[in-house]
Amino acid sequence: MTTNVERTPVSPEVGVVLGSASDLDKVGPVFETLEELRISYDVAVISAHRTPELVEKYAGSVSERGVKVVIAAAGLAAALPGAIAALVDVPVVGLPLGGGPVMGVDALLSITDMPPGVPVAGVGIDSAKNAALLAARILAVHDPHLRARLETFREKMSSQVREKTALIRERGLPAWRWTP
Ligand code: RP5
Repeated sequence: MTTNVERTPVSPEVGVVLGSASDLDKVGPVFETLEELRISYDVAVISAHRTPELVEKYAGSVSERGVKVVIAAAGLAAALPGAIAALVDVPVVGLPLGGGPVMGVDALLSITDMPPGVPVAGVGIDSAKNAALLAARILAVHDPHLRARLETFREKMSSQVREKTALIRERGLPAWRWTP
């Protein structure tokens, strides 16, 4: 049986960092999407406010281990993505999480309003799947095999939407007919 320790890659392509273990469920689609695209990753729980010393340690390990992209997810006053971005030179994708008193707008603004010189790429509130896809596209720039897997992913999405035309017909609505 493969244990989780055996599953942890020494040099993952993506480092996923959560501000709290309570964020795990919302971040689930990040793991699913990275796995579907066969991208290696590992996961850490680090709070910018409660464990600031770990932020520095983690950032140091990013370059040591050759991590190529970091996805940092946090809710409330989400300082984590920016704090990591201040210390690393790889792209950081910030994933703002909802659920707080202002439904994630606080996290969204914390992630997007970075001071000049310290960029964080932001996705929408709870947009875990897009965070993973953005990381994948960044990696795909230098990885033609991953680019091909992303193309397959896009084709699958497209055919799923096209199949929905059947639902329109089932509802008895006049479905748009088109000839490719
Ligand atoms: C943020 O505070 C975390 O990312 C989480 O979304 C939120 C609440 O954290 P817990 O109090 O549940 O640990 O830093």
